[in-house]
Amino acid sequence: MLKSDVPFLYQERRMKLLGLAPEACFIFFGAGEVVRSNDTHFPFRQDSDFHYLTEFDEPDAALILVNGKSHLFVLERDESREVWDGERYGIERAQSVFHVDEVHLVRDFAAKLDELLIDAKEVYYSLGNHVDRDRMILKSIHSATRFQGKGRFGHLPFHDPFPLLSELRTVKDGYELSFIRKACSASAKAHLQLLKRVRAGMSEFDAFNEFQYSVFKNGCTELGYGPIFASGLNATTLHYVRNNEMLKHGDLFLIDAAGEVNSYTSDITQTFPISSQFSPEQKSIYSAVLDTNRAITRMVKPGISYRDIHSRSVEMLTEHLLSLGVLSGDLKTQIHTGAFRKYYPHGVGHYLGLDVHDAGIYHERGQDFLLKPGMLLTNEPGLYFRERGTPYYGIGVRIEDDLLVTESGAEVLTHELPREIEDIENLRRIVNT
Ligand SMILES: [Mn+2]
Repeated sequence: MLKSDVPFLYQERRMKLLGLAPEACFIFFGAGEVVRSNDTHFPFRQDSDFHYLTEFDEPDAALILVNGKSHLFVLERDESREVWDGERYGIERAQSVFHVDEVHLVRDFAAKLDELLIDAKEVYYSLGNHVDRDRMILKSIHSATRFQGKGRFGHLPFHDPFPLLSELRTVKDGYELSFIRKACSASAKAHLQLLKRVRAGMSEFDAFNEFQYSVFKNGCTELGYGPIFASGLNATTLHYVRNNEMLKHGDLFLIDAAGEVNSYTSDITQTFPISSQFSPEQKSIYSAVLDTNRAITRMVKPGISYRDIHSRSVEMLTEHLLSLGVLSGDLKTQIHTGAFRKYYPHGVGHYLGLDVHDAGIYHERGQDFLLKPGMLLTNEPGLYFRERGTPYYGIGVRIEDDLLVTESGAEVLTHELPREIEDIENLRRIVNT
């Protein structure tokens, strides 16, 4: 179904971006359609920057921002194609639905760009994604250089739009948060459903099917990323994606999966025993990870950096590894030598939004980027034991929540999923009786 109207705030976002470089010309391309051999079409997913700036969801579109105006380029209406691919907006409807200043046809892009570049003093375009487009843009810049009589000064300065867009995309507005909250709630509910239903004798894939069914039923329209359904030793493979083994009594089940709403995704991991209880070893590791996850949630607030929270997670998990006897020696040395990395090889989290690893800057020229209200990040400490010889062999635990930075702290958007051992074991006992 075509949209009838998108909020005016997309035009405000475009003008805000242009406001960061008012004499620039910004050029963006939307995603193309994915068609593989034998005319097989895959679901279309818009490029995230393009979605952020337009919410226009047809393939092969382009956007130019220059001189205080937005120009959207769309495919021509074509009945014979629309029979196959669905109705297109066309020029008139695109203009009124997406609140852009001008709409042109994609086939006029190169000519229009030549014209629009004449007054620009610099260009923002992300090179390296598409050779033919890169060549077309560089050709336009070359001819604009000659038109403007700038030959003796050289080409128009050329920049990557990533830093400016990242700055805008990391802080979420209320409209974005409405989708993010829905995605987080639906995904947490689907996780809870698994906690209440999964049992030995089912396969990882059965659990995946149940998850997908309930996350869609709860309002998500896509999965946000390739999900991980890893039981037993599989949980120690960080990007395990086969998801095809049988679930066995005594093992833990690590599930990293979430859905998205209007292209905004959640990102959740839970770990629970397939039987009704954690073993003592599983319990020790789970407690260490949960303790760290809770501490990070309490710590997140405006003014601290990602490095601060990651360092704190390293410190806490190393302390736990020392008291469990996995590591020995003193805390400072163990942190300094990086001994923890064998058991905690990833970061404590990442920005979240239109992409599961969302656009955003962590540090800039050696300076840490500080958290601000409206930023969204994951909190996902974990411990993994792949090597035989410890009582923890085969255990992999990760606990991942989604945090919204508020004025004074953090809100856990995934709070509907129980995390305490007692709550988990109570639910698991019901399944296993
Ligand atoms: Mn994550």
